[in-house]
Amino acid sequence: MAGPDRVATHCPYCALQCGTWLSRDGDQVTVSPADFPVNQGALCQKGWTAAAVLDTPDRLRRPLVRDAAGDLVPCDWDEALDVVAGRLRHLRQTYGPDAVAMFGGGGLTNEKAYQLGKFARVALGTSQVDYNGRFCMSSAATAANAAFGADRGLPFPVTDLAAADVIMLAGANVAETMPPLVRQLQQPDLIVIDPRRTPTAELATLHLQPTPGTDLALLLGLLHLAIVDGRCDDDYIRARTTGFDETRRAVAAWWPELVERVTGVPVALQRRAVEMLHGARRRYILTGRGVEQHSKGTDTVAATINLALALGLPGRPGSGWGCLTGQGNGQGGREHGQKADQLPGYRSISDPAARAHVAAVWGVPADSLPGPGRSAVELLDSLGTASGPRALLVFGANPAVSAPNAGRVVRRLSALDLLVVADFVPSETARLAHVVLPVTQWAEEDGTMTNLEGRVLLRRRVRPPSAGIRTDLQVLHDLAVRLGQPSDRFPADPGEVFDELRRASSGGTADYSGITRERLAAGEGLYWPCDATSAPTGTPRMFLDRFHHPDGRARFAAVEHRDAAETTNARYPLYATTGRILAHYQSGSQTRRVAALNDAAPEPFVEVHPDTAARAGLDEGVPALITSARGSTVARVRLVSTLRPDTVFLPFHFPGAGRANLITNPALDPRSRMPELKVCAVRIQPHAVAS
Ligand SMILES: Nc1nc2c(c(=O)[nH]1)N[C@H]1C(S)=C(S)[C@@H](COP(=O)(O)OP(=O)(O)OC[C@H]3O[C@@H](n4cnc5c(=O)[nH]c(N)nc54)[C@H](O)[C@@H]3O)O[C@H]1N2
Ligand SMILES: Nc1nc2c(c(=O)[nH]1)N[C@H]1C(S)=C(S)[C@@H](COP(=O)(O)OP(=O)(O)OC[C@H]3O[C@@H](n4cnc5c(=O)[nH]c(N)nc54)[C@H](O)[C@@H]3O)O[C@H]1N2
Ligand code: SF4
Ligand SMILES: [Mo]
Repeated sequence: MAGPDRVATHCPYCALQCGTWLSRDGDQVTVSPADFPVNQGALCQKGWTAAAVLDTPDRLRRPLVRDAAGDLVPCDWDEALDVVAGRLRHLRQTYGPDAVAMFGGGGLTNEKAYQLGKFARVALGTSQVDYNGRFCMSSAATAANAAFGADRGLPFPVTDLAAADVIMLAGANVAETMPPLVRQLQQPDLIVIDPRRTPTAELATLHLQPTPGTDLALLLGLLHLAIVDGRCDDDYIRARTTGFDETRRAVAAWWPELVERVTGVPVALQRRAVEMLHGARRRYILTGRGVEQHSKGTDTVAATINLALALGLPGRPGSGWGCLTGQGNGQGGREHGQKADQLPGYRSISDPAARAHVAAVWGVPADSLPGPGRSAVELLDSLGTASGPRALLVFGANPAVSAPNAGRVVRRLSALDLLVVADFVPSETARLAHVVLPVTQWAEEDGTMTNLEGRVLLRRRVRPPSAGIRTDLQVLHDLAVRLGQPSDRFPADPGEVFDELRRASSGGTADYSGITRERLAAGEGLYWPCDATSAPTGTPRMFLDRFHHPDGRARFAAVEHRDAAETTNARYPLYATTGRILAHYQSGSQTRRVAALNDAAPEPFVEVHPDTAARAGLDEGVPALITSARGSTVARVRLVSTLRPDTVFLPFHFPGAGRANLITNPALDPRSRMPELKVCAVRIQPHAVAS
């Protein structure tokens, strides 16, 4: 069972996918940074300490099944899988295939994401499959697809940023969310748009601090200024785009004074931003979740793209537009079919040609594939209702903490006839399950990941899984066989799955057909699209000659500003926004188990302006109750004098009564179906602690 003693692989967490070395001494695994282009020998605290999760004391090591008394008790794999397959069969027979649903994650390898989508459509025959990328990437993806005809977060290598003169970061706090990237941002002047003075804003030449939920007005205003001051690239607009005239009309009313009234960003700073962007040669506009996680996220991202197109940036060497993808495989996870409306290769499940191609690879009739299902928030909201699914299988997500309006989500999860969670730790969602399946972690399995640049990477195993633990692919194989699938249809070997994925993606937008594990192992930097004929060495920089639409042109989008789904009022006079801090990752189920990280950030907190705190009778360090129309959460006050007085901020990494998502608004963007995680109306008051 001995594995190699040292392997080159990548961090288990975010989409930067820093290169790491893993060394092994017995079972002990140590992480050290590799000299990989995205991180150049640096790691953040989370990356350095990632191996601690491998042997965390409460690591799941045996399957658990809930007994008659309501307790989760250990059992063997056959028993657990028989229970799951038996109940799934029963629910399907009684209520039809859509009674069974799946929920995936953007941290899963390409192979897992692919297999999960295939398992849902073929082994379960359900349309009800979606994943946590709806909370993360969907607005940027929708806007990029509409504008460029393809969605690769960064359509250029991240190292290109180092040579930039000016970079606008719209709603991204990279100093905390991708710290090694900051090394590449030493030369450029930064324009940061964020209601908070974040560590990233501290690095900026210009910090614009809008009210949460008003970025769209700000961006319309910046384009307005660029147009009236004659700062647009007319040749580029003529040669490479369509739809500018309509967009110009749509921004005509957004005079800087109006923008200042709506956003709180002074006219002089608006002008300065446009001057900075216009006055430089190599310029980038990049988006993060701050502008995306809104009920108008798609339109807001479209407005950042409009600005970039008007300035002539996308598809030009040394300049560009991009979105900073978040989860480890946030890019690959949105390409291979775990999304409700999608088939592998970034194909649409509603496209007859795509269905025929993928069905042929899967060896099933095209008309047996279900159509599009509910998006993540709608799926979670429907669980256990009269028309919704009665069973849910979760792989790689912890929605009891991370989904908006989490109180309701927990009630829906609890109403299911069957909740199955595959995880390696007892996450808050796993604790609600009827069956918990213990799976391997990144250092115990092989696979591929696609980082924020669209570069495909090899994840390699340094130690074999402990007895009693299986890989996600093995679990899907074992379940498929029990559901009557031929045993070779769902292979557990990641190499076999990747080869199938390559065939399934062939001819799609995200074409992986030319990428082999051998080439990756040899160290080639392969960015999709990569096929044998038109792009045999991959595509580090997209759109240099043409955009991905049939006419080769990028499309402006004439978007209109609108208010957040919830605005402040007498009852809820403040805006709450949410996001990340350096020490924790996502729902925190991994990083809260690492002592060094937990010590750095042991409990929930809320950032409040001192004047706002004083008015509410709050002081530094006291527990506060933050209440929205959906519920309340408890967090300790941190006075932050650089914050907007009308806004409070909560990290969403904490469980239980301190979940930020107890207050967040599940209002959806009409196109991307992304929830409004970044703005809701709240009040704040001292939390009366029962003595
Ligand atoms: N430490 C750490 N790093 C991570 C993660 C993690 O959990 N922890 N997760 C990874 C993942 S999955 C993702 S998606 C990325 C996310 O990376 P980021 O997008 O950088 O992270 P967030 O903190 O969600 O949001 C960024 C900023 O948006 C601001 N913001 C809030 N509301 C608004 C608004 O209305 N307008 C504007 N302009 N800004 C607003 C917040 O104040 C915050 O500073 O990080 C990845 N890296
Ligand atoms: N209020 C608020 N809420 C947010 C956000 C926000 O900014 N504000 N951000 C949203 C964003 S951008 C994201 S990406 C989501 C993330 O939300 P979640 O997906 O809930 O976050 P994670 O903590 O990454 O959950 C992943 C779970 O899967 C497990 N896991 C990890 N890898 C694997 C694997 O390979 N297989 C299996 N079976 N399990 C695995 C982990 O142990 C963990 O329990 O949160 C969203 N929620
Ligand atoms: S920046 Fe992201 S990939 Fe790099 S070490 Fe930190 S969490 Fe891991
Ligand atoms: Mo994310």
